[in-house]
Parts: sequence; structure tokens; C-alpha cells
Amino acid sequence: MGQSIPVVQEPIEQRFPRPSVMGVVNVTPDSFSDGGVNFEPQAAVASARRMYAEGAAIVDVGGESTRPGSAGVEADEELRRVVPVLEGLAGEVPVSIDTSKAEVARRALELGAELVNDVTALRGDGELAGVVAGSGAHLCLMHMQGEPRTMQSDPRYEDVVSEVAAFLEERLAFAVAAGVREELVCLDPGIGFGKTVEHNFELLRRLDELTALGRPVVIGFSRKSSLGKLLGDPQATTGSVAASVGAAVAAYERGATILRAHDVREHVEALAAARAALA
Ligand code: HH2
Repeated sequence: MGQSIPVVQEPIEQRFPRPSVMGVVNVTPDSFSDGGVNFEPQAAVASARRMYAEGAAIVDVGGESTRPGSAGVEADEELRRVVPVLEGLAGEVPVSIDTSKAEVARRALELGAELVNDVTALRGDGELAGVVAGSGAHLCLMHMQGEPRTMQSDPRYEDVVSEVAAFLEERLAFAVAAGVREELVCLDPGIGFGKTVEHNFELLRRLDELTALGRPVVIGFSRKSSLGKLLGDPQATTGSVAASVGAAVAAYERGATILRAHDVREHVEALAAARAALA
């Protein structure tokens, strides 16, 4: 397999002005809110093109669900899912690859992906840090307590915000020590990854403690079950579009830079209004 050509990327702050929307395209049969919708490559490519036309700054393509309870897929299967989509978007739509696997990231970067979004924050695959550093790509480091199979069984923290902040600070230092330029890294508290409804909202309420780490913050509250639970359904597995938009606007006002969302048009429009009010 060939090497991806290192490109000189702009710092995250320049490439993704506040607020920027990251569209979500899950090429999976089982993602928690859009599973199956974009499983066919043509459908995924069409969704990604639409999201870009609707104002997404980048589209996050993933071939493995990390929903609560999921077991994960092998690299071969993940590649089989995402490669046709990346080929269909190459040179046309800016792409981020949602993966924890070095092999998948390497291929995606060869096909033009500009950001690696790793929900394990470089803890999952020992080779991923080197792949990202060597490519000069942007990197998103996300917090998760436990692993997807069990993470929602009984998440506990002494103080969720300071623990997430300490974790992200440590993973940022790890990435930089591995050769990733700090200005290319953004940080994500991992809404719903080993967290209760209260933990998730505490993270939004005290988002300034995460922006204080000095890196742009990504928030992915879109359609997450905490929103459905907040609105009164204790068994909810998803949340509404309206609640997602509300959470994204609140996150933006509290300092988030990139909002990861399935319903791009609604988020872009709401954030444009919020931005005008804040400017
Ligand atoms: N959430 C999901 C997946 N990847 N990456 C970042 N950086 N932040 C997030 O909050 C985040 C993420 C889960 O959502 P989704 O992709 O819609 O579902 P699934 O993991 O079931 O495919």
C-alpha cells in the first residue's frame, strides 16, 4: 500500500471557523440513529454531497458503529464499507474518517481524507498516531469511559468535567509526543460515551474548562439518547432534531468550534442565527 502524501494543513482554527458543522455519514447497518440509511455506497455519497451543499464544513464518514452495546468490526469489513464512499467523494467533498484503526485511516488519507476522528483518542491502535503524524492530517481526540459494548452500564466520575479535561490534556500531549502538530488537533468530550444525561449536560455547562485546554472543541450531541431521556422517555435510544439543534447552539455559545450533526441544514441555519446574535 502506498504512502499518503503529507500535505501542509492549516491550523484547525483557520480551517474550521467557529461554528463549523461536521456532517455524519455512517456507512453501517447498525448505527444508533441512521443505521442502514447510508449503508449502500451510492446513498452515502449522495448524503455526503447533500450535507456539503447544505453548508457542512466537512463530512465524517464511518464504517463502524460505536453505539452503546456494539461489538465493533474487523478492518477488512470497515474498509469494504468506507472505501467506495471515499472514492466517490474524493476531490469533491472534504472528508473526515471516523475510525480507530491505522489501516483504515491510512487508506482514507490516501483517498483524500483531511481529518482523522478517533473515538479512542489514540488508545485503540498503536500505529494510528504515526499514521496521522506522517500524513499531516487534522486529528480529533475524543474521551470515552470504558468501551462501547459496556460503556453505558454504570458510568461514574468523581467530577466528570475535570476528569475529561485531564484525559484530553494527557492524550493531546501523547499525540504531540508522537509527532502530531498541536495546531492540527481538536478535542471532544465524547457526549454519550460512558456518560449519563447529567454528565453530558454538566460537560456542556462547564465547557469553558475544556476550551481552557487551548484547542478547539468538538461536540457531538446530535440525536443522542440523552436528549430523548431529557424530554421524558427513560428508554430513549435517540433524540429529536429540535433538541439536537438546541444542544448544538448551547455548545457553540459556550465555546465549541465544530458541531457534529446528522441534520446538517437545521444545524447550519440555527448556528448562523446564533452567530449573528453573538457577533
Ligand atoms: N459520536 C459518535 C461517533 N463518533 N466522534 C466524535 N468526535 N464525537 C462524537 O460525539 C461521536 C463520534 C456516535 O454517533 P453516530 O456516529 O451517529 O453513531 P454510531 O457510532 O452508532 O455510528
